[in-house]
Amino acid sequence: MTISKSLKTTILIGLAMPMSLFILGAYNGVMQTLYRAGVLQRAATAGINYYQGLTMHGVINAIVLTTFFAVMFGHFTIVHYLQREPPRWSYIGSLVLMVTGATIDLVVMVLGKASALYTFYAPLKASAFFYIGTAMLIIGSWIAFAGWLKPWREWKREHPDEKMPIAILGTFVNFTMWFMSSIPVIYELLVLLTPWAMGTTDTVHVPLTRTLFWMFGHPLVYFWILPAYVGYYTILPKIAGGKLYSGNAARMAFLLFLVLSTPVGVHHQLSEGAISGGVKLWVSVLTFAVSIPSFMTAFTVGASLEYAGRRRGARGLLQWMKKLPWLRADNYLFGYFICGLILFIFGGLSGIVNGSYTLNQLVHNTGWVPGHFHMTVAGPSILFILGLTLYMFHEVSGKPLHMKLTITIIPYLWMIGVAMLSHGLMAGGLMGEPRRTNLGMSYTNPDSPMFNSHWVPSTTLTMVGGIVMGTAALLYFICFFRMLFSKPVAAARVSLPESEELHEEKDIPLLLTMKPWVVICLVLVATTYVPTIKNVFKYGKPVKNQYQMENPVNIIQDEK
Ligand code: HAS
Ligand code: CU
Repeated sequence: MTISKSLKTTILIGLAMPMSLFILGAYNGVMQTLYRAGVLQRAATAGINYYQGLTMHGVINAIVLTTFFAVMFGHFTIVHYLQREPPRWSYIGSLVLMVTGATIDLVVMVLGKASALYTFYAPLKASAFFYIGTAMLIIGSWIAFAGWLKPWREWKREHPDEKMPIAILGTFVNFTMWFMSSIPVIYELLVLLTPWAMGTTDTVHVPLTRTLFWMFGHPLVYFWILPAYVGYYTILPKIAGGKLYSGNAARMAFLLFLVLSTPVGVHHQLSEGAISGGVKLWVSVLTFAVSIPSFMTAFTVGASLEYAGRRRGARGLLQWMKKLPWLRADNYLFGYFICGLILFIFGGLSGIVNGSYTLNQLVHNTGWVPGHFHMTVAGPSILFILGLTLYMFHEVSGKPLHMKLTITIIPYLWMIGVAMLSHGLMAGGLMGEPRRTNLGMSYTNPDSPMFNSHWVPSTTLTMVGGIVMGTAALLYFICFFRMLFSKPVAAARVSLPESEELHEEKDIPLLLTMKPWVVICLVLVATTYVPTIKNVFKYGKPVKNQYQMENPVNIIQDEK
């Protein structure tokens, strides 16, 4: 379908701006690995401090790029499946807020006024502008969502007997979950942290802010991956040459995410002193439950791929894997999907280790955790973002894609880099290597009394992985910006490959509505968060503590 000029401009800015920032985000990622391997043995490089760089890495890659992408992919999906545009006020209003918020965040991070990492744990304090900018970015994405309801209602009126397309269900589930879970973080940002950063209040309730963050922070990680799931169910079977194995299973998986994502945030706080063991045990159980929709995805997508391989002539048990369209320049998107899926097998399994209340005691705050999340967010999520950004920009701008072979190889190179990086981090983590630490100034510096030779091989492997990822990213930027600076050769259009379903399945009414699932979600949120918040107020209190970025000693002497 063709689109209006204003929506076209919105999508192009919404893809190009975060992709430009990603250069800084990726650069700071590679730098992390050099610091940690002890190749850099200092606090700052090129004027960027270790923690400042780590903050840019997390905020740009995991909050800015992902949120912009989810909104732009949402616009694209809505227009493709519903064949109409959202209202102008919604996509322009949303873009203006998001661009302003992201720019404010960028400026304060570059100035070194917001080095509190992407989790902005108090009592690390960032500039009030950082909290306000982040809130603007999130609220901007809500406005885009509000705009999608109008085309949806119109479509429904015209197609009363048709089911909501799976891609629209996935998008609506994702943004409903995102909206519900970002209310606590907006409260944290605007009501608790901004006045504290401005000096209007001089105390902050640390466990409370952390709890509000993770009420948002866990659904946030699914917000990163659900667009990729939409792609796995609705695009991948088609480009692999097959069909979606089960539409009902896909719907069920999305709805289970709606129910289970928000209540499990406490699994990031299994070492939080202010939360009781009972709640943590309950959250461990819920965490195992939230793995079920991903296991279902593994089986449904796996079966769809197997079907595709057999349609391409595969025989026997495993030959279907070989027959898939690997490394095909005329089908470059396939690589961005399959490499993400392969990484996610290991990302998911390591997540289940994290979710176990007892095993978490071993891995929490070690390199294991970034090892886990690079195989999730830097695996399927980012690879989907990279592939679809090329695809959508090409469609909407009408500009040609050059260097198809390079574009095809990038995801495989990236996958190899992530595998090495994550293996190094996880192996080091199991030997106690801490995360969020400039190891080059201590543990991996042979001149330091804290030198630990056991962490040298693991941090070195991590660094090699980081350099391979950096090389893949560099190649990607060359391809993306070469397209961006080319002249258009075709008219703007919006279209997505659409997978058919393999079986004609019976309609299950419960899978065709989101309302009961939202209600179950709210009940589960209450079962987790009523006792959690009670605990937090019982065992914690607002304190005046403050820390400097590089010093673990409380600088306010009267508060212990
Ligand atoms: Fe996680 C920490 C538990 C999934 C991201 N996670 C993090 C952090 C991030 C993150 C960023 O319970 C660190 C936050 C911080 O800064 O502190 N996570 C889980 C569990 C899952 C999980 C149980 N995480 C994700 C996803 C993320 C993500 C998805 C981003 C996108 N995570 C935790 C816990 C912590 C944690 C604790 C806290 C740790 C701590 O102590 O701090 C599950 O959802 C995972 C389920 C997934 C599966 C895999 C299914 C496999 C599929 C692929 C199939 C492949 C096919 C291809 C079909 C069960 C779908 C086959 C074809 C061939 C040819 C081979
Ligand atoms: Cu989580």
